[in-house]
Amino acid sequence: MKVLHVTRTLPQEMLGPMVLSRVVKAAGHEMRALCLPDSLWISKIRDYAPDVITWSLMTGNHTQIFDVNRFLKSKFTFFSLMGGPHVTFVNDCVKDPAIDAICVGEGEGALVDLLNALQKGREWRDIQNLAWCDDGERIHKNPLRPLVKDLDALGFPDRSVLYDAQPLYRDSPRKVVVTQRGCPMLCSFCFHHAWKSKVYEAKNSQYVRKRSVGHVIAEVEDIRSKYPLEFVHFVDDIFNIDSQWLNEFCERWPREVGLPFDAILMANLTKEVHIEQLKHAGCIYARIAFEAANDYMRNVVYRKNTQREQLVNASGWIRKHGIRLGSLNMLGGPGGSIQDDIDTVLLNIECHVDHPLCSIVQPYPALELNEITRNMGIAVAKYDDFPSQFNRTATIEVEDKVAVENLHKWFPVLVRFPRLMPLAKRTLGSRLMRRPLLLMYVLYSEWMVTEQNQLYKRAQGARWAALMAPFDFVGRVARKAFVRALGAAGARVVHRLAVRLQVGDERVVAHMD
Ligand code: B12
Ligand code: SF4
Repeated sequence: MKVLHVTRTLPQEMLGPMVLSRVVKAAGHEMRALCLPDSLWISKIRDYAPDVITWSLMTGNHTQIFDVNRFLKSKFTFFSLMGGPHVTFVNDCVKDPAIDAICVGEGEGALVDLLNALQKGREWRDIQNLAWCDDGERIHKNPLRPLVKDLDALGFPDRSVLYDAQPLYRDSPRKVVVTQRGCPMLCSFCFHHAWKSKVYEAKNSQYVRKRSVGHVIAEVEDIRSKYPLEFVHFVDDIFNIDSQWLNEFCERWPREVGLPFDAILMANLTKEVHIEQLKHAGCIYARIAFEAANDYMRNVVYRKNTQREQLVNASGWIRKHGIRLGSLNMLGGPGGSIQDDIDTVLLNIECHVDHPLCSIVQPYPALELNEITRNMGIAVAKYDDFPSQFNRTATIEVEDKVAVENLHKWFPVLVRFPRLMPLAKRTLGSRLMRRPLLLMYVLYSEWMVTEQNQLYKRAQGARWAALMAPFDFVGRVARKAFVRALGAAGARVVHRLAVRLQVGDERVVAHMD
């Protein structure tokens, strides 16, 4: 069977399709990917003639995917299978006649079983993890198979599937690696509690799984033997979840791999010895989640189970050992005030965060936070209303919405330049300031990425990296502005052409479009 995974080119390579491709190929099937936008996409699909097209959905990108899938269904014959967090939580979408089935939860077993069944002309509707709907009304949801127990047994993700489709990922010296699945924490805004308890009804001992250090190192060696690799970006939710694992990793990594890397740490699990070990191993950038300075918001609403002192200590150790400190924050929490959000800025200032990252609360479907906002009567009306980006607008009806959105744009600038606080406060309520602040935010975020790039380059031995920062920044902004301008101009041309084609078109006149 031939499988085609269609995806947008995201800012970083996606592990989901690579993991799925490994098991698909091991079972004797073929898998390719198509990264959009691609001007040849239709002819590529026609030439490959896939039996199955797969899609990964996250809330926010789901509506676009439904549209593209519907369009392809009108042109080609294929089995359309969707998986990922959005369809796992919102099974209703399978009522769309253009979707043949959705996969709830982990996809390895279900995808292989489906391909085998289709190949042999066998019934696929009883396959575990799949849900389907034939009449637009009743959803049939099959039981789930157990969670994958041994992550090592899955093999290494098949990078070729994505790298052949998108050379930008292949040629980048920075590669994404994951060493675990699951998280034992219960944060109300994160998908883990819902995936663990509502989808799988699993215990932490079944849900939280780690690859062996040897398997991770062997994968990195395998990547290095095939592709450029100078920096490893670990996407694990909590890199220091298991002290023993961390100990072995930090001892073996510098000897056997010796590449710089970054990681996310959980402050309530962090000890100074972790930071010392990570520094020794080559960690140059560590992020910790502050989320909110207000204790009630952080621990009662968000269920972060992290004391302020733990945030301050972990930050202090990271900086003390010369690792770049990143923070993850959220503004616009339900029931919070703008002063609470300003306090989050102040906590970041107190901790001297180098790279403050901030989003605006998005209570995604099935999460406890979604329920909280529903009970408060401030929830997002429909799941299709979630924005495609979590860091632009507030979706729930919070007090001072404009101020929250404006403070969000100020956030990184204020953390680095606290003296601007009085000026910032004067602009918070102003709708007119939205666009200028967005521009400032975009530019400053670009500057922080530039700084990070210099850090990566220095870690790779480039001595003059810091001097190159202004050039890197200007080049980066100029390239992006050029592409945007081109995109906008292109869109206008396309729109003009479309209008030209439509004017006088009988179907339009007859309202049959
Ligand atoms: C790395 C990451 C990213 C990366 C890469 C995204 C990617 N697709 O890999 C980037 C930075 C681009 C990103 C962006 C976003 N992300 Co993100 N991201 C993650 C993170 C931390 C890890 C993902 C990962 O690599 N997992 C490991 C792989 C192996 O697992 P997986 O992708 O889930 O795939 C497994 C199953 O889901 C399933 N599966 C997935 N796809 C398919 C398809 C088929 C056909 C089948 C059968 C099965 C299947 O099988 C796979 C193997 O078992 C997760 C949290 C997490 N721990 O998973 C959040 C997470 C997935 N992200 C999330 C969100 C919301 C986003 C954004 C939509 C936020 C936004 N609104 O801007 C954006 C949207 C990007 C876009 N426009 O499409 C949410 C999704 C929640 C939800 N309800 O949808 C998560 C769960 C975090 C959270 N808040 O709880 N993200
Ligand atoms: S600690 Fe991080 S990954 Fe774990 S549940 Fe909380 S937000 Fe999610």
